[in-house]
Amino acid sequence: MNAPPDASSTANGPGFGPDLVEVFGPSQGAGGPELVQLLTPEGERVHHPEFDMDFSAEQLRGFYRDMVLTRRIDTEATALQRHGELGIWAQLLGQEAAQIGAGRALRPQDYVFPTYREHGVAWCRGLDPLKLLGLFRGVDHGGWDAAEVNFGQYTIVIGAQTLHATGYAMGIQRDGDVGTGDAERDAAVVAHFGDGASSQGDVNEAFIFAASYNAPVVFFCQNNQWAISEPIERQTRIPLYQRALGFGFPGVRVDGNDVLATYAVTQAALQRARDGQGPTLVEAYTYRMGAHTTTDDPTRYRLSDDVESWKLKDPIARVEVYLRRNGLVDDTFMAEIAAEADDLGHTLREGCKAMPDPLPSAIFEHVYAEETEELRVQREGFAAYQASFEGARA
Ligand SMILES: Cc1ncc(C[n+]2csc(CCOP(=O)(O)OP(=O)(O)O)c2C)c(N)n1
Ligand SMILES: [Mg+2]
Repeated sequence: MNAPPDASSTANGPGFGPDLVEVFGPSQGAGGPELVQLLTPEGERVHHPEFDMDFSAEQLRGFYRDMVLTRRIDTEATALQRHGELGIWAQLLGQEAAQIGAGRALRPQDYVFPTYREHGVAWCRGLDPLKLLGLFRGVDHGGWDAAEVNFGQYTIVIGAQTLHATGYAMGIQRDGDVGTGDAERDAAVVAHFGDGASSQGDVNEAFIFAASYNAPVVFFCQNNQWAISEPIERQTRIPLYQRALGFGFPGVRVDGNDVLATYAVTQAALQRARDGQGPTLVEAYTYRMGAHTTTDDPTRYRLSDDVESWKLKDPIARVEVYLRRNGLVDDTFMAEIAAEADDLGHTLREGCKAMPDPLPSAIFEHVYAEETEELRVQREGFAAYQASFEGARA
């Protein structure tokens, strides 16, 4: 069998200069010296020359609460899938800081284009998590009004939403909602995607359009090291954030398990976009602690040693250590958060099981704003077919 080349060791060959990995550094390990970090895995506050900022105690407690509750949504949904209540679930375990940091940096007028794993960002946008469960239970097609929460539908087609986001960003630019200096008007768009998606043509086309038109879009890549069973080494020869340079806009690699750094970097990128300075690529360097989805078994393709080493970088634990060490929380606060998480879990379990099955005819709803003649004929034909079964619900 022809083994694929090992990207981490392949030289460029004679006459082509040094190996790319030598020039740019490895894309693996701890994230490299370029990693922006404000809170270490040990819970120690560190500073950064470019992205440092102050956080109030209330903000820090808020981040902690958001991450704990988001993790609870995730573990409940995983358990519900195991109980047969959801068809599938895409876990975010380990990616809470990346998502809460990015989500909390948004202003109400900003607009988000998610993948299928952005449960933490959905939480920050105020979307009822039961709406997410409805999609994975298969009782609707993503039944939230994107315009109400400025959070688009989950997108399964890898990378497609980066083009939607760029188009939307060009739209708000043409509406004049960029660079006015009015903090309540100027808006930015975030396109979420993964390390695997970075290999898609759509993503690269989106980068080119965004650069050419200086679109107010932040490309937020959660590099969780895996695209299902495909490791990051198969997606890129250089750290992902460095790709941005080739397209003509800045790229930053941030510790995606550090909610403070992710917030600071995303906020700066969003502000650039709102000010009319164009796109930024943020690479949130993180790790997918769970399976790709509940249908996947990662023990088939990765070492438990890796998972164990990333456990030490847990995004929630480091904030808890910092809060406790600095006397910013007491046992009462922690007990309140734990109780709130339990309540949320209960609401999700009960709410999920109580979701009614949709009528078969619901498939025809929400396809077009106005029904076409062809669709009307199909709908009526389907209704007649349904009615041919005794006692059937149409
Ligand atoms: C266009 C397209 N190709 C392939 C797939 C199958 N697929 C689903 S998830 C996935 C991996 C995506 O990895 P990544 O972008 O790193 O995101 P992650 O799942 O790690 O969050 C693939 C290949 C798909 N959904 N769409
Ligand atoms: Mg990935």
